[in-house]
Amino acid sequence: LQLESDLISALDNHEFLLYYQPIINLKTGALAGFEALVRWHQKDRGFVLPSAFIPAAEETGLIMALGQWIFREACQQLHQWHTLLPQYRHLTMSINLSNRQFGQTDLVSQIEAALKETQVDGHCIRLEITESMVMGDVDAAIDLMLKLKSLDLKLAIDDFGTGYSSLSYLHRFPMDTLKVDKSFVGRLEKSNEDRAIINTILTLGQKLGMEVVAEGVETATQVAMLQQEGCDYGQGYFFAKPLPADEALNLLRQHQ
Ligand code: G
Ligand code: G
Ligand code: NA
Repeated sequence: LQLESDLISALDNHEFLLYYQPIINLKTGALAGFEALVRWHQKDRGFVLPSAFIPAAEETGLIMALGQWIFREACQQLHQWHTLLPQYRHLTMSINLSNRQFGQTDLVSQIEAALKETQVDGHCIRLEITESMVMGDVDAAIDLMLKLKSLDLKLAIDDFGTGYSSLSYLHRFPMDTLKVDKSFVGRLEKSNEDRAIINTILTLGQKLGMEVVAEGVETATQVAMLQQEGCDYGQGYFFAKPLPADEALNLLRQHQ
C-alpha cells in the first residue's frame, strides 16, 4: 500500500508538523489556548490534509506512533511558549485523540511519560475525545477517562451533537469541556430553531459543570450571539485559521 509506506517514511523523515488554532475567551477576549492540528508536508504532493491520511493511519495502526509524536510535540511547544511568555502560564493546549489511541493499553503511561519529559503540567493539556469513541464500552471508557484525569489532564468532548446521542451518559463522563460542533454554529444566524439548539447545548454543558467552546466561528454576528447566549470560548476562522508555530507565537506576542 503506497499511502502506508509513505506515512511510515513521513514519520522517519519528519514530514509531519503541527498547526495551532487559537481558542478565545469570549468574555474577556483573551487568547486562552490553542488546538493542535496535524499537517503532512509531503515532498511531491505538498500539504496533505488530515482527512486524507488520518483514516489510513488509523487503519494501519500507524496512528499509534503518529499520535504519540503529536502529543509530545504539542506539549513541547506549549512548554516553550510558557517559558518564553510567563504571562501565558495558563495557556492551554488541546490535543486530538484518535479512536484507536483511545483504546490503546499503554495510552496512560505514554502520556504520563511525555508530560514528565516535556515538563508540562497536565492541567494545561486538554485531550479532545469524540462521542463515538466513548459510546462502545461506556464503563471502560469512564475508567480510562478517570485514569487520564488522575494525571491532572482536562478532557473535552469534541464535535458534540454529531455522534451517537450520548445524552444519557454525558453526566457520567468526567468531562471538563464540551465543544459544540461547527455545524450548529454555522446555522446560528439562519434560524431561531438553531439558536435554540445551541442555547440548549450551552445550558446542558453549564448544568453539568463544563466549559463550552463553540467551534467553527466565522462571523462577528456569531460571536455576538454566542456571547449573548453565555458561551465561554470560541474557535474558528473569525479569530484565526490554524497557524504554524511561528505565527502562533507572533499572535501571542500581539495579544499580550
Ligand atoms: O484542520 P483540519 O483539517 O485540521 O482537521 C480535520 C480533522 O482531522 C479534525 O477534525 C480531526 O478529526 C482530524 N485531526 C486533525 N489533527 C489531528 C490530530 O492531531 N490527531 C488526530 N487524531 N486527528 C486530527
Ligand atoms: O477535530 P475538530 O473538529 O476540532 O477539527 C477542527 C477542524 O475544523 C479542522 O479541520 C479545522 O481546520 C476546521 N476549522 C477550524 N475553524 C473553522 C471554521 O471557522 N470554519 C470551518 N468550516 N472549519 C474550521
Ligand atoms: Na478537535
